[in-house]
Amino acid sequence: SQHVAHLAVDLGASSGRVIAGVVVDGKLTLDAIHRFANEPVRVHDSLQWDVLGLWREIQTGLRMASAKYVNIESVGVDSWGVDYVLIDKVGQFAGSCFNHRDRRTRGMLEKAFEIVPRSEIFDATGVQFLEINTAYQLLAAKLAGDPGLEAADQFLLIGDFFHWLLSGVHSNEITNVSTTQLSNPRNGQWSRDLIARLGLPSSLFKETTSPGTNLGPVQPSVASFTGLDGVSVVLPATHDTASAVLAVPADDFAPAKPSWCYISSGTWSLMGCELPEPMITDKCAELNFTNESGVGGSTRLLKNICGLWIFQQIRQSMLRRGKEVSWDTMVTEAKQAPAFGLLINPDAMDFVAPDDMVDALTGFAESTGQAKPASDGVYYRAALEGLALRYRVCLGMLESMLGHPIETIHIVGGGSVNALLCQMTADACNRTVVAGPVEATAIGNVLMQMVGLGKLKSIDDARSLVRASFEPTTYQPQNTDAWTAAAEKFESL
Ligand code: LFR
Repeated sequence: SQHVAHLAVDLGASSGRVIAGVVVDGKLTLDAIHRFANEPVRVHDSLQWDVLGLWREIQTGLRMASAKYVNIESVGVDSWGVDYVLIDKVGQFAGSCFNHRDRRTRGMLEKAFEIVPRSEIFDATGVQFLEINTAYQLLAAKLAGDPGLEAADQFLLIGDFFHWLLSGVHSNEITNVSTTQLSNPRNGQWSRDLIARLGLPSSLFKETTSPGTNLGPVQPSVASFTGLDGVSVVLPATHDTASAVLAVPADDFAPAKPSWCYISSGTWSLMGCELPEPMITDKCAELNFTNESGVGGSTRLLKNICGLWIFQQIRQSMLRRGKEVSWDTMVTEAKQAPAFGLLINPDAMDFVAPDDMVDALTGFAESTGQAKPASDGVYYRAALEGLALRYRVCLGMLESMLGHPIETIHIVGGGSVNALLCQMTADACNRTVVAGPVEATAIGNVLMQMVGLGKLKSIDDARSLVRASFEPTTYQPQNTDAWTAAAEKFESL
C-alpha cells in the first residue's frame, strides 16, 4: 500500500498486536498486521512477563508491516500499566520483569503506610491504593533485598522499555508514569520526596516526557531487521487506558462538568471521567479513585474494576477440565442461564490470581451462602453480571464526587463488542451505553502519534476523526427493577 501508515504496537495483559493505522478519504482504518499471546510465566513461586518473547513478536509484526506498507511514518507502543523493567548502566536487565499479580506485593500497602502515612501518599500522588502499583512492587523488591535495585540505572515502564529497544532512547512517558503511584499528576513529575522516603533510589527515575514526543528514528539494528528505515518512534499515551480514553467518541474534551463517563473494557475495566485537572480530595481518597494522567494535560479520574479477567480465566479453567469453549459459546450460555443465579463481587481478593477460577467461584458461592452453580452458563453469567453491578456502584461514586449526574456511559475496547455485557451495563446503571470503538487502544495510539507529528491539530480533531471513522452501537436500559433488586443483594456480599 502507498498510503501513509502509523504503526501501533498495543500490548495488553493477555495479548499483543501490531496494527497499522491509515487515513483514507477522511477516515481512519486499522489493519491488524500481527497478533500474539501475552501470558504471564510462572517461575518458581513468582509470576513474570516474557518481555523478550514480546520483543520478538513485535519485531516480527514490524517486519510484516514494512513488507506491506512502503510509507510508514511512525511507530509507538502502549501497554498495560504499573509493570516495569530495570536496566543497568551497560544496558542489561537488572532483575526480572514481574507481573503485577505476583504475590510479592501482598501486605505491602501496610508496610508502606508504616513508612509514609496513607493520606500523605495520596496527597502526593492522587492514585488509588492497589497492591499492584509500582510503588509497592518496588518496595517489595527493596524489602526482599533484591540486588537489582542497586544495580539498576534506569527504570522503564513496559512501553518505555520497548521504545528504548526501538530507538535506543530512554524515556519515562507521563501517562504510564502516573500509574506508578510515585508521581505527581498535578505536574507530571516524579514525587522525589515520596521516592526518597520509601527508600527507593531516586536516580533511576529520569525526566518525564509527554505523549506526542518524537524520540527520533528507529535505531539501525532494528531498522535493518524490520525494514523500518527512517521511521520515527513517536510516543503515544503509553498507558493503554490513556490511549483508549483518547479514542472515546465524545465531542467535548476534558469537560469541567462531564455528562459522560467511560469504561475501558478489557482484562481490566477502567471506569471514570476525563477531567481538566486532578481531583485530589478526601472524597476521592475515601472512594479509592485514581487521578491518572491523560493526553493533552487531562486527568483520568477512574477506578480499576476487575474486568473480563474472571470471564477469561473461567475459560482457562474449562480448558483444564478438558472443555474447550469459544467466547461466543460462553456468551450464548450466559444469556440462557437464569438471571442472578450467582452474585459475585468481581473485585473480591478471591479472584485476583486464583489457581483455578471455577474453583474460586464455587468457593465464593459457598462462603456467601449461595447455591452451587447448576450449569457452566451460571459461571459465565456471574462474571458478566458481577461486572455490571460493580459498574453501577462505581457510577454512583463518580456522581457523588462530581456532584452531578452522568448521562452516558461510553464503553470502549474489547468488551464493547460483548452485546450482553453492554446491555447488562445499561440495565444495571440505568443509563444509555454507547459502545465502541473496539480497537480504542490502538486507535488512540495512532491518533497521538499523528497529533505529535502535527498531522492532527488537537485532541478534539483526533476525536472528530474517531467519530467520522467508527460507528458506535447504542444500548438503552431495560429491566431496571430486577437490577435494582440484585444491586441490593450485591451490596451485602
Ligand atoms: C489496563 C491496565 C490498567 C492497569 C492495569 C494493570 O490494561 O493498564 O489501567 O491498572 O492494566 O497494569
